[in-house]
Formats: sequence, structure tokens, C-alpha cells
Amino acid sequence: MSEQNLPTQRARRQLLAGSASALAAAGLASFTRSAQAQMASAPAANLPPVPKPFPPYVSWKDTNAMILHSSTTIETKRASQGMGLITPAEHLYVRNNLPAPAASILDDREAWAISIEGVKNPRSLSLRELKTVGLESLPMVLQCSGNGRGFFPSKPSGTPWTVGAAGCVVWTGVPVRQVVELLGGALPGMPFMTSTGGEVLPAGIDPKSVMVERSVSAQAMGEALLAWELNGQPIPLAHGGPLRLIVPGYQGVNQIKYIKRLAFTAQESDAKIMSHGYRISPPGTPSDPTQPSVQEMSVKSWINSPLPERPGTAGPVQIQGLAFAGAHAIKRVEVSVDGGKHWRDARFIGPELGKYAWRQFALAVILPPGTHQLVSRATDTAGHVQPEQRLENVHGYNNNSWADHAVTVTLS
Ligand SMILES: Nc1nc2c(c(=O)[nH]1)N[C@H]1C(S)=C(S)[C@@H](COP(=O)(O)O)O[C@H]1N2
Ligand SMILES: [Mo]
Repeated sequence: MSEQNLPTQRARRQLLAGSASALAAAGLASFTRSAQAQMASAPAANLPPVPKPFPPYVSWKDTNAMILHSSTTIETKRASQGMGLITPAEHLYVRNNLPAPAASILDDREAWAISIEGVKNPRSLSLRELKTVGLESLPMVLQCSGNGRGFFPSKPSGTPWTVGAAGCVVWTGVPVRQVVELLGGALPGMPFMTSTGGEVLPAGIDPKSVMVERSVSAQAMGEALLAWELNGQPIPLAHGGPLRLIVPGYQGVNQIKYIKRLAFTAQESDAKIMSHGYRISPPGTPSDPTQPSVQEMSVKSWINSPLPERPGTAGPVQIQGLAFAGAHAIKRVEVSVDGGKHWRDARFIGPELGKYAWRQFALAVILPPGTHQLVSRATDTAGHVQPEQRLENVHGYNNNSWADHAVTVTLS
């Protein structure tokens, strides 16, 4: 037990002993979150369960709005996602494949350096230098490819996210294209843009087996950013500060945090997270590099109101939700109140922030008392329609099934 835990342990014992005033005697004006959590886990304590404390690097999150799956996987509650066009950083999900680096990497953000390779004049650039090269701002949906895994009946291993491993946020940084131009352009024969995260890797194991390094098509550089701001503030450690790669329209795993190297390469990375991780493996099949990799996002939508946890009453109801796609804007969203038998066009509300942001939609309906199955189905400008069924795969990636995202509400 660490020394820090001692006072709370003592408080817990005293509370379990039935002496509330003992807390004051122990110098604790109010219960700390960790004391509450410890008491909640004690069988003798007849107290309502309270959430586990958030680790320090995400302690600034709005804990009431989030589901803490683990110290490195934190989801936005569906009811807290609401209609927000821009997700506040305090509500944005967190997914780290490795523990986040030490907070000290933010001590001198401007000094953070990234090595640019596979260009005519490869070199390292500091964040201070990058800020002089170019500037762009981009609203974009950031979504983990495992979002919706929780709806797979096959119960794939991994975090059972439902809808909350996604947010729409504004990134600000320098276009990768301008950095590459400054360095004389990408070398010919380099079809991939390969980026490496800056985590310090655990000693004694093959670095390739744990490092976060992903390759996307080199063409993705056209709209990619090296970003240092999230919603107008320096990127927090949890979200990849001081510097993060943003590849609009691509799944979260390709959005490399704490980026320390960006290289144009002849081959895809041979890091395990690229060669075997994040592959769409058919049921019963081990992962292998020939299977499709998790890259662009697919057209998707879901309803955030009403929800079973706050159904409202029968009568006039505004059904509300969010829709987005990967490379294309959303053209249409249909809503059904009978589980997909009949559909009506929803209307878009709120501003359009470009094809990589999500669109808010709403449909005004009159719902009689009883149970209703509400679903939404999006279509993008290239004509892709959100499918009824998920594509089954071992690891539960890319779930954009409209049926899986249905909400069942009972109104009285
Ligand atoms: N360096 C680094 N980058 C990373 C990861 C990581 O573990 N390390 N996780 C990836 C995954 S799987 C996702 S879904 C997103 C999550 O971004 P967020 O935590 O800012 O929401 O970051 C991606 N980039
Ligand atoms: Mo992810």
C-alpha cells in the first residue's frame, strides 16, 4: 500500500466501525473519491456503489459523463454524448494501447521533436519549428474502430464500447503536406505514410510487439495534420499532446498520439499492431497481414435521445442523433420508430462543419404510450447506406449496423 492511501484506509476502517465523526477526527472534511470507492467495495459497508477513481492523467475528465472500463479505456456515456456538435475534451473517450507517457513530456511542449523520413531532405523538426510552417484547423470525428464492439453477440475480447468511443473535436496544427513540401517532397516508391507513437516501451520485450506504429496510404497526407491543439487548447496528455497525427476519416488507431516519427515507406510497418492487430479477421480465423486492416471509417449513425434511461413521456417527441462517415459527407438520415419496418427522413440541425465532422439530426414524431424501437440509418454522399447487420469479425471492429444501435424506449 502506498503512503498516500494510508489516511483513506484508516478513514474506511473508522467508518466501517460506525463512527462517522471519526472522519473529522482523521482530518478529512469530506470523503475522498478513493475512500468512497474503497468503502463501496467493502462488503460490510452498506453504501451505494460509487465509480472507481480516474487515474491522474484523466482526472480532469467529467467523471459523471464517462464509463471507466479500465485505466486506459474510458467511454462517453450515451446520454452524455447528447446532441453535442463539438465534444468537450472533458467528455472525449480515451483509448491507450500502452500506458500514457510521463506527464513531463508536456513540460516543454515546443521542444517536442518529430523525425520526418522518406522525404528528399529528412530531418527532425521541433514543435516550435512546425508552428512556422503552416496552420490549419479541422473538425473531425475521432472514433475507435472497436466502437460498437459491445453489440457483437460473439462477445469479442476487448473493450465492449457501445457508442461512446467517438467524439467530434476540432484539431489545429500544420498540414503534413506542407511539412513534406518544405523537406523536398516524399521519395518516389513510398506508398505508405508510417507513424510512430512516442511511448517509452517496456524493457526486455521485443519493441515490435508493443510499439504503436501504423501505416496508412501515403495519399492520406493530403489532408492529414500534425496537431497541437484540441478544441482550442494544447492537446492534453491523454489525447496525444504535445503532438498528434490526425488523418481525417480514418479509424482512431491511425491517429498516432505523441508522434515522434513520420516516414514515407515502401512497406507497411511490421509492428504487431499493424501486421496482426486491427485486422478484420473472419470468424474463427487467426489475424494475419493479408486480412483487411482497420483504415477508413464507414457510414454510421445512432440515436442519443430518447434513451431507455430517460425515455420521457408519450406524445410529441424529438428523436435526436448523430451521423458521420469516413471519406464522405452525410447526405441523408432516415429514422424508424418500429425497428426498421417504416422509415422517414430526419432533418439536419446545426451547422455543417465539413465532411469529417458529424451531423446532428432530428425527427419530430408523436409516440403513443407503449414500447418503441427507434433506429436511424445514414447514407453518405457517395451513396453508401448504413447496413442493417454488422460484418462479423473476430475482434469486433467497424460495427456500423443500424439494428445493433437501436434504442428501445417504453413511454407512459
Ligand atoms: N501513441 C499512441 N497513439 C494512439 C494510441 C496509443 O495507444 N498510442 N491508441 C490509438 C487508438 S486505438 C485510438 S482509438 C485513439 C484514441 O484516441 P483518444 O484517446 O485521444 O480518444 O488513439 C490512437 N493513437
Ligand atoms: Mo482504438
